Amino acid sequence: MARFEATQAGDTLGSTVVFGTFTEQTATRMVLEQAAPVGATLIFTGSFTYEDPDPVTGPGDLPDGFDPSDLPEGFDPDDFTIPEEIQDLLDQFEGQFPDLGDPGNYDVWGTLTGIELLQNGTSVWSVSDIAVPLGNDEGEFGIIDMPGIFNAGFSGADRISGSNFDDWLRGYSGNDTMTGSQGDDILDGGAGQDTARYSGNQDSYTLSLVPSGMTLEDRRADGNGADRLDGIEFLDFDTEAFDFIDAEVGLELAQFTGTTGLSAEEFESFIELYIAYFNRAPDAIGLNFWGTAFAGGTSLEEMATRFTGEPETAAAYPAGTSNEDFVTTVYDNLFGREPDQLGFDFWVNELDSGARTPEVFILSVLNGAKAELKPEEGQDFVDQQLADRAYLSDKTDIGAYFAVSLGMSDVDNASAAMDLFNGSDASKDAAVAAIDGYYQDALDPDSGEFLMPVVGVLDNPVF
Ligand SMILES: [Ca+2]
Ligand SMILES: [Ca+2]
Ligand SMILES: [Ca+2]
Repeated sequence: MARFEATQAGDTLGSTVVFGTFTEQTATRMVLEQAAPVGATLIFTGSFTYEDPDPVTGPGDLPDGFDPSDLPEGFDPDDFTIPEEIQDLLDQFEGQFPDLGDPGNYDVWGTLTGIELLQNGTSVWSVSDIAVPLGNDEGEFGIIDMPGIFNAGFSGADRISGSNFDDWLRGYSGNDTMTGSQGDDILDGGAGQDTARYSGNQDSYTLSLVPSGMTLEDRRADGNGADRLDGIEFLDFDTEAFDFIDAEVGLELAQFTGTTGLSAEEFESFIELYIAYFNRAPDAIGLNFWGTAFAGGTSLEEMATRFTGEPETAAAYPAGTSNEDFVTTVYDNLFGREPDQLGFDFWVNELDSGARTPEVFILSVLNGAKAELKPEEGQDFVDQQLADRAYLSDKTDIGAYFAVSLGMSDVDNASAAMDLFNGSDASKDAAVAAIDGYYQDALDPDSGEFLMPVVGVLDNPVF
């Protein structure tokens, strides 16, 4: 397990080729001074040998105009430590005689085990426990192939730790554990199943899902900042907010993040299921879970079937609930009215006989409300259809505001807010005001709740 540890703000340099001059090259250490304006010092540790790929063997190898007698007695051109005055002499022949004079032109062999970056003498970050073989393809070693070194050094399961400043951390391949700590970081897990670790309680955090990615914000003033997460598969908090999360593994993001690819219409169809079954706003965690399942290929019919099997459904419709009560309740939930006699008789009969399932009933009623208006059925019929649509649309807006825009997951609040709505504008305002109040409480960094809003998929309902 390789380790990357930042102590000051800094890019890992993992995507950058570094230029500089070696000021020290020994069997265990190489020191490279980066050119201005970077002004950084890189210390490489490991076991190194050096080789001139094209050693000078005699005067015949020397460029025109160079007098070998200028070299001091006993000077070995294969020796990479060259006195300054000789270097100056050789520099005059730059381009003609590249292998002799510049220590940087010696190929480096061996194994790189650690790197430290210093800025003005202060350690910025360090790499330890890597084992990167260096070969003659390093070429001119005054140019460091940092992408190659980081890719090789961090290809396994690594521990990547940020500073308390704004960092850009990369895990590369392998299943990495990354800790951004304080500051607004970019955590790029790369390939593999990577875990971002966060101190404190999950309830202090807001995970915003946007089509282009996601951010995790610690709402505590002295907390872990707001980090962008790329290629991160798990979030592991000191204390998880939900029973279903395996404390060892953390929150598996792939189960919740698929909703950013859905259309507004698809999103709304799930919110309608919560209204039909439970007469409440969705909880953000559940909505994103089911929406992600849908994005992964689960049909609306399958989702409705699974809703039927949920414990919450069993609680809302306990054993012994008649189909008359079930049909009446669903109509009330969706449209705030009793079913018309014809529809009521039809559906109770279908459900009693087992010809249709509860989920088929619910989806049919929802589809009926959205179907094209039927003037041939008379004005009363059209008026009812329009009224049903308006009623359901208001409830869907309330549900979306609660779970999608604000990302709340408290089921009791989701029920209480929806209960306030009775079809009137005043009742809708009351529901929105209640939600705003819940949100103020939920934002509290210490006593609030884990928030998971989805940004940029549904228009924010304007209330
Ligand atoms: Ca890695
Ligand atoms: Ca951070
Ligand atoms: Ca990854």
